[in-house]
Amino acid sequence: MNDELLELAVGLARTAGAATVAMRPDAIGTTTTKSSDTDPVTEADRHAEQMITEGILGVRPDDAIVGEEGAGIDGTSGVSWYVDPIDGTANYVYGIPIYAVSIAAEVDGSIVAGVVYNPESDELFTAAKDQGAYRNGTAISVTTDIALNRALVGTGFGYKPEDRAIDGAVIAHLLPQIRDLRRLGSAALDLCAVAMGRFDAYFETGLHVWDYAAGWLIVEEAGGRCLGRDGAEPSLQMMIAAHSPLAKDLGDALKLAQETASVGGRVGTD
Ligand code: LIP
Repeated sequence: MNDELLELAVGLARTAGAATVAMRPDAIGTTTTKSSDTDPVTEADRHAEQMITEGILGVRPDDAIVGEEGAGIDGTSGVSWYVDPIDGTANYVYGIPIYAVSIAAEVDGSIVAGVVYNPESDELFTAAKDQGAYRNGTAISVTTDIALNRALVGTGFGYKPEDRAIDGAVIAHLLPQIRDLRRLGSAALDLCAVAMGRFDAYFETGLHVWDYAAGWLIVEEAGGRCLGRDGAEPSLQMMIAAHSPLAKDLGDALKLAQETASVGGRVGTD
């Protein structure tokens, strides 16, 4: 069943990805905003989510679907889909070729299939539960034995000024403790960068499940670990991804950075 769900997700990700590329730049003229004046959404986001939703229901009419652009369909099959039609919309609007379609399938509460597809680079990241993680069909794995002070760490920031102030204060305390920081602008591709060793670690606060569900499975099938705050599961409060020892060390450093920055830790409000 997991293979069938993955195959469906791959086909829809490729189709929706091609459509978002084709719709640019006309779609740019339809840009509006959501949670803040800097949180864009375009007609391409909405169109891609509709394509994916219709594609799933056309094959699996009893599944549930949660999408970033409003898809909220209850199901009775026990299978739920988490869809981010364009993760990295700001990059899409600016013509930066770093954005992805992210689709994950969850069965009885466990993510079992995940796809992250960058249509600009034609990079297809896939994973099915207990079957490994792949980039364009080639197995990928996280880096290991990397100490925090040698780690290249990805991150991202929220859209609201008050959240960004907290994010910046935490970064100020963390930056001297790591090799360096990268900010790609797509959580799904940040997680895939960890899965294939382009990043040693990644963290972000304020992500929604559609941002990280597929990337979470891809990281863990690539030998990594995804954590939330205080070692809990990832959530709006925190997503940390790395090889397990580094994920724990980064989590400890972030907790201290939040305390040192005298912030209670952003709980995520996007
Ligand atoms: C984006 C994330 C990114 C985060 C942005 C935004 P969107 O998702 O992928 O990591 O830093 O604030 O949430 O809104 O482009 O789907």
